[in-house]
This record gives sequence, C-alpha cells and structure tokens, in this order.
Amino acid sequence: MKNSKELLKTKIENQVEILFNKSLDEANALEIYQGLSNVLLETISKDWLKTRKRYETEKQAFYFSAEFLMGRALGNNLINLGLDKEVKEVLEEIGFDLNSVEAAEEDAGLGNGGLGRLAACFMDSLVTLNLPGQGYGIKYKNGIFKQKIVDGFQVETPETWLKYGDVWTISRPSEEVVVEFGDGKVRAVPYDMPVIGYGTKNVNTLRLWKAKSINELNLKAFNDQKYDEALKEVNRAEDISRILYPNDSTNEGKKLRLKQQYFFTSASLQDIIRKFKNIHGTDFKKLPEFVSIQLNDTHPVIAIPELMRILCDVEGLLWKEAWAIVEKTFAYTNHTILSEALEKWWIGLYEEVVPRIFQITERIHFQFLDLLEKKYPKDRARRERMSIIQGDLIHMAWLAIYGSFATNGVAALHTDILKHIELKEWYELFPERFLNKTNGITQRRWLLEANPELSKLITELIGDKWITDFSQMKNLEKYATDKRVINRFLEIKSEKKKQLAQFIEETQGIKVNPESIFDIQIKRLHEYKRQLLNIFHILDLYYRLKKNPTMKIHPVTYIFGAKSAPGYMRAKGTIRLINEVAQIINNDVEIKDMIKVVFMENYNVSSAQFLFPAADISEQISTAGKEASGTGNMKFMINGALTFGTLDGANVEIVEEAGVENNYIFGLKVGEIEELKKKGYNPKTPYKEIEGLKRVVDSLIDGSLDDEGTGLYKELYDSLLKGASWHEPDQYFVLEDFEDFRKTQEKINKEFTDRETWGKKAWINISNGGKFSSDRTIDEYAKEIWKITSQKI
Ligand code: 26W
Repeated sequence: MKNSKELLKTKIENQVEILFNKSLDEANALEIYQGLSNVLLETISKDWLKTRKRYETEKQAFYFSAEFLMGRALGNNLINLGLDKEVKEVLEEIGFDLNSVEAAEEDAGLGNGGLGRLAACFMDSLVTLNLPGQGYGIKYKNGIFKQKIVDGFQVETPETWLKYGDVWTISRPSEEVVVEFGDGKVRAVPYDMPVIGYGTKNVNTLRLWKAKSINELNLKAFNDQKYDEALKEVNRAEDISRILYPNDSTNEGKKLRLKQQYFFTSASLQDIIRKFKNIHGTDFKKLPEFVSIQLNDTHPVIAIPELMRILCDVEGLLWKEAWAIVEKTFAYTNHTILSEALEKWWIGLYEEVVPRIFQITERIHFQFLDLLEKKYPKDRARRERMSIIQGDLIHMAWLAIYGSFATNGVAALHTDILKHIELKEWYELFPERFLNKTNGITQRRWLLEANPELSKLITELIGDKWITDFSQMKNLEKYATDKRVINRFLEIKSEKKKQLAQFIEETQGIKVNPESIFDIQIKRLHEYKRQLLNIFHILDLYYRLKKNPTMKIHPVTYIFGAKSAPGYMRAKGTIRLINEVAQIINNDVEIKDMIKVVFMENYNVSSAQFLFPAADISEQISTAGKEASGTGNMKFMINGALTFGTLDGANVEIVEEAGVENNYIFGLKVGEIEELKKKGYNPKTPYKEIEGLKRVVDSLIDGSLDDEGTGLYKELYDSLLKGASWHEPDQYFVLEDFEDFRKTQEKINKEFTDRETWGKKAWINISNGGKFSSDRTIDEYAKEIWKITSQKI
C-alpha cells in the first residue's frame, strides 16, 4: 500500500504525463501547477456533484455580478482542502517549492476593485457556511489590464490569464443557452469554477458565461475568400465576453457594456428557470420560495425586465402575475453614491441593443409612474426625480429599487447616507426595503493564507476555531497586556515586512528599510480616495527635511499601489506625480533614506497578499461620505495595521470595534463637510494660510516638478483651486484636510517608536476584527434577505 504522499506524487506524475507528456524531472513550475490543479479537481469532483444535487431542491441564492476578482486559486484551495502541508512536502521531494508553483498561476483578475473582490470573498464564505448559493458572471478573456509604469506614467497592457489554458473551470456545453439581441442571437456557454470551502466537503459553483457565435463561419464569404467578412459574426459574438471594462468611476454608457450586462443576466436567468422547471414544473408562483437573486450594483439590473420577458413572453404569465414574482425575487446592493458612477442608459442605445427589453422597461416605468401619482398626486417634481426613465435616460438604480424587495448599503454610514440623503425619497416610499449589510472579507485568504506566521500564533493562543468563526478573535484581547505575546506579534510583523521588502526589491528594484514605518495606501486611484493628499504630505515632509536636515523622524516607507481607469486623466496625473516624487526622494542622498516612496506596479490580488500583512499603517483617507465601505481597511486591521483614516465607510465601524484610541482618525466628518459646503468652502484659504501647503501645491506648476508637457499637473492644480464646469474647486477637500493629516502623521511617527504600546494597539485591532469576516456578512444576507439555510453534504 502506498502512503498518501506517495499516492499524491503518483497522481501529479500522471497528470503531468497526460497534459504535457513529460516526466516530473522534465516539468517546469507552470506544468506542475497545472498537473497539481487537475489532481485537486479530481479530488473534489464527486463532492462537487453531490453538492449540486443537494442544492437542487433547496432554496438557493444567486449572486449576479459583472465582476469576480478571484485572484489565484491553487494556494487557497490547498488550504481549504487541508492539503497544503502534504503538497508542500511532496513538491519538495520532487524539487519544487510550493510558493513558486503557486506563483506560476495567473490571477483571475475579473474585476476592478472592491466590488469584484467582495464578490470573491462572498463565494468563499457561502461555501464555507455550506449555503446553497452560486455566482453568475462573465468569463472575460481579458481581465483587468496589466499596469506598466513607463517614465512614471501608467501604461495599460492586455491581461491574458488564459494564455496557458484554464485549469480551474470546466465547460458545460450541454447547458448552453441562446441570448437574443436586436442585431441577432449569440450562444452563451457556461464554464463552472468550483468554489472549495474550508473544513467542509461542500463545493459550490461560480458559473461564468462565454459568448460564442451561432455559426462558426460565414461560409459564403469564406468561399469567396473574404476572410474578414467570414469572421465578422464570430467576432461580433465573441467580443461580448472579450474584455472587462476597466472603469470603476464613471459610467460610460457603451454599447458593448450593455451587451455584456444583458448577455450574462439573460443567460443566468434562463439557466435558473430551466432548472426550476425541472424540479417544480411551471408553478412560477413558487419561484421566490426557491430563488433569491442578489444584484451586485446596477450592472446586472437589466435582469429585472429580462425575468419579466421570460415569464410573460416565454412562459405565458400575465404581466401582473409576473411582476408579483419578480418583485419578490431580486435584491439590490448599492456600492457607491458618486453620481457619475450611477448607471444610466440612453434609451436610443438600449432600444437598439435590446428592443423587447426596452418595451418592458418602459412598461415598468409607466406602472411605477401610476404608483407615484397615487402616492404623491400633488408633487410633480418628486415624481420626476424618481422617474425610471428621465428624459432620454434610463436610471438603472431606480429600476433596481422598484423591481426588488431589498436594497442594501455596504456599511452603516453608507446605508444611513442612502436612507437620509441620497435615496431619501426612495426610503420614504419603501422604508421596509432598506437594510444595511456591512461588508466583510474572508479571513481564510487574508489572514490564514496571506499571513501563516500570525495565523500560527493565533491558533496557538485560542485554537483554530477562528478560521470558520471569526468572532473567536475576541479571545485574543486578553493577551494585549502580555508582553511575550506582543513581542511575538512584533517579530512576526517585522518578518512580514522583510518579506515585503524583498518582494519590492525583486519587483520594483527599490531597497527599503524593514525597520521603517510601512505606511500603505493600496486601492483604485480615484480623486475621492485622495492619494493626492497622501503624496502632498510626503512632498511637504521632504521639503521640510531639506530645509531642516537635523529634523528627527523615524524613517518611513510610503507604499502606493493603484490602477487608474485608462481615460481618467486626473488619476493618471496622480500616478505620474507619485512616481516622480518617489524618484526625487529616493535618489536624494541628503534624505539618507529617512523617507522612501514606492509605487508598486500592477497592484492586484496576489501582490495584495504580500502587502496587507506587512503594513504598520493603513491609509483610509477618503473624503468623509464618499467611500461606501472599503474592504482593504479590514484586511489591514486583521493583520495588525493601525488605521489612519477619516470617519468614512467601514472605518467608522472599525474604530467602533477597536477603539479610536487604537487608531488614528483625522479630518472633516460628514456633517462638517455639509456645513462647510453650506457656508461656502474656499480652498484658497487653507492654500494660503496653512504653512507649507502653497509650496507643495505650487510645485505642480512652478517648474519644481515636470509632467513632460502633458498638462496633467496643471489639471490637478486647477481641480483644486479653479474647479471645472462640473465641480467646485477642491470638491474632495484635500486642502482643507491637509493640516490635520500632517498633524496626525506627526503623532504616528512619534508613537511608532514606543514599540510595546504600538504592538498592543495593533493587537487590539486584530482581536476586534471579528465583525469584519465575510462569514458574518453572508450569514446576515442568508438570514435576512435570501432566507436560505445551510445544506451540508
Ligand atoms: C459604471 C462604472 C462602475 C463600475 C464599478 C461604477 C462603479 C463601480 C463599483 C461600484 C465600484 C466599487 O468597486 N465600489 C466599491 O465597492 C466596495 C464593495 O462594496 C466598497 O467597499 C467600496 O467602498 C466601493 O467603492
């Protein structure tokens, strides 16, 4: 009898032989990765099937999302299956290091930022809680672009995660469906990715659709040797799932994007209805008893009229009957209040792309107008504001609230702002529909996998229950005064910083000092997130150090990671600015390494796994009221970084849990901003009055810095002091918050040197991270919105 390690080795050997016809000693890391992944697929395949059958007859929740930012699968799956140690040893025997095998995997970067990563964390929690649920999305050929930094500028290059094949999805051609557009039909082919839970046999499914043309080639054109023409239809169809839109800040209203949205929601609904009919026949009244569909922001909201179409046109229900079902089936999550991000479709485009859906949307619109007229007969202005179709635009958020039974924000403050400001009138109309679901993250990826050293210490102290019950973290708090524990934490932090330093040296070619404070801001680049405020402060600190070389500070390494939407000029200007300031400071011998600035190229899920565990300071400095929740803030917290932030999004709840005294809160609060706006905010006041600020801001235009004639810096300067046709000067209060930012940074710099007190604060943060597990979030969705229950196989 072979022992299990020998068996595993044989399995890998077989797979590598089947896939590549190579022996183990010939294979490279990529081939081992693929062979090993296939072995895992084989290991779970029976349970995957069993889970699917088990869920068939239960109520299920379907998570419709245009984005799933999954990152790498192998490492996470090994841990969840409990096979990581064994596999590591087997790989060592055949001369491979598990880390380098894992590094051979491309990230599945099928998302932009927070919203996409949240969907991925939710998948992990759903299955770990044995909940009957499934994700539905698009199998983009090209995920979020690869970012190159060339002369300090962001350059986008295509991302090709599938270039070496695709081990983690299996296609199910027998379940393909047809989606019909105004200009013809397209096939939707499902690809299923197993979602493996921790400590359970359940395996859930993420189903991603790929677009294919109905006909392979236009034969007539082919025979006439018109090859471009022959492929036209193929390309028109396949274009739909070709690329992820890299825009997460402004709604562009592009035709292909609307096609993507209709494509995946229509395919998913057809899939759900077909399966429903297999079990329940045509008793569609029962649909809401067995199906809940969560709409991840407005991107899949076109599902609402699509379900009406299926129920009425295909299944023959009356409009009224169908509407009663639809209203009880969907729930909608709002992830942003930035008005420029709210999706509105031009009716001309919408009608062209999905003519039948346009008619249905119009009818929903008129039906809603009737309701409004009854409710507010005298308030015409209100009816106009709430209208689904306004002028020639279809307001997808309004369609979402009207067509669903629940609307939720993603943090307490965010939901409050929705209820009392942004969606005030909607809350008055449907008070019972509004709920809060504070976001969370999976501790399996963001602590257990990313920080095995800290995980080990935690398990040693409180056992391993925290891995699936994060409220257990509270049991760590009693060690906050235990010097031995705090010292071990500090040693681990220092080890993680060394690892990151090495990663930075390898990838960025910059040497950083692991003893310095690691102050990290990693997130999408957006004006409201205020990377500009951060870099302004760094520049100011630099100028002060130059003027006063004897000034004493503890060395700091400021680390940024951020992608900008390709057409977002101010964000791109900020990236260039950060890179230029980094160049200047890092090469200035007078600074003697007191400050270093690092811009991590191509920030993504896998580099995030290096970054979060190594942070001392978590920069969460958005303009109060603008960041719906944030989830990076939680990943930092549970890895023992202190939050340096405004009272915005989930920061509010983080300091509620861990204590303001253990974090660094600064800046204007939501109410203060409202007041300041009413009073009239003039950014010239802080610009002139705050010491050093003018010098920093003027650097953008006085020749101190050089944007190579692109005009990017002048644009940033004007955005602060002049404003633009669409906004007041300094709409995000960068200049107003500068002084408090600087004061608080000074405090951080002083307090960091008291290692014991710092360690204690970090530890209290870790101990109070329990609330921020996506297990808690998903449990709330399951109980309060979806009404689904655990179904363990
Ligand atoms: C139409 C273009 C577009 C695309 C994506 C606009 C907006 C988006 C997303 C809503 C942006 C996003 O990722 N929002 C983030 O969602 C996270 C998960 O809820 C929150 O934690 C972040 O605060 C929010 O910015």
